[in-house]
Amino acid sequence: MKKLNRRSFFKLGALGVAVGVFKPVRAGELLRPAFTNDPKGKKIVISTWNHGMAANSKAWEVLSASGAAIDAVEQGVMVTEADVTNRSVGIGGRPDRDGHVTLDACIMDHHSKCGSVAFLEGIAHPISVARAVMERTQHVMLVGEGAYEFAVMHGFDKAKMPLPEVKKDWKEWKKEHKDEFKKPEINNENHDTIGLLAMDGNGDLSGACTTSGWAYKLHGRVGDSPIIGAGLFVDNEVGAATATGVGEAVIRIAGSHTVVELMRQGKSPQEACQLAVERIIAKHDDLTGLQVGFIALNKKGEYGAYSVYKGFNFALRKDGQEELIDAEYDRDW
Ligand code: SD4
Repeated sequence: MKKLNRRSFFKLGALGVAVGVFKPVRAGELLRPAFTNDPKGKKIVISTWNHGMAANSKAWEVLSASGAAIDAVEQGVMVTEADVTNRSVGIGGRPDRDGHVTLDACIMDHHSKCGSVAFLEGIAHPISVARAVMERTQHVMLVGEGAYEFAVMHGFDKAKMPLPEVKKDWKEWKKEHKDEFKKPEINNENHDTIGLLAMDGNGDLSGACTTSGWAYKLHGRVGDSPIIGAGLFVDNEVGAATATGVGEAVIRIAGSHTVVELMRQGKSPQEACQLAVERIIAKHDDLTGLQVGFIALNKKGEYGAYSVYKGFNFALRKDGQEELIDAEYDRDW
């Protein structure tokens, strides 16, 4: 079949409307992204919390060598996963209430391909396993033992967790929390997932998100971080978003997807993050300790962030700029 060029396509479209073959603009078409500029050369990386600074440096190194966003996001968050001083991501992470460090991670690229692992134990780099799920299987998500077996089969490094000092802290915690069904406390120190978003030199977007989750959670609990649409979402036509904080609240509003859809409707990344946070606030009667933060990046290379409570920050890296920025927020603690 002869390929249609843009002009003949439109001519045909007009003819179609005239003879009643094609319907005029459908409602959904009004929701197309409000921006169409060429983002070439707008390399940028943003990521959650101050551990994002080191992760961004690695991601930036990849982008600067003309690497793809998907490689940048994976290699960026691997820095955080390998940091033994980090208590909320990777091998230094805190365990659940039974002493198991269970890791959650996901990754998504500019073709809307995605991979995820949840409730994964004993593997050093869950983000790379998530990428392998994306690239080497027909699935999106593997969990628990199956994810572990897949990781081992594909040669991913094992790691012993929790680290001895982390185990010591957990034992102390356990002494004071004997009641089996007591709700684990939420505070602003044990929710430090890394979510990292990048745009490469082609203007393509990818994102990665990885965490050991809510410290001392119930055994078996999975948060938002490995759930595509909750902890992370990328739509290369529009933008990308990722979340940190109390995962249950993020899942309830399909948080990162919500942020991206708001951008699709023309909101700036900043407005989109704020609206998503406001939706979370509206859906919860009790906001005690309920910190959630979003960061977002659009195709123009514009970024934004917003959190329920004061104290959330994010790391930015772009040409000539490397900075830790305090996010705007709804309320003080
Ligand atoms: C979770 N959202 O498991 C993760 C934890 C987190 O910053 O974000 N920490 O709910």
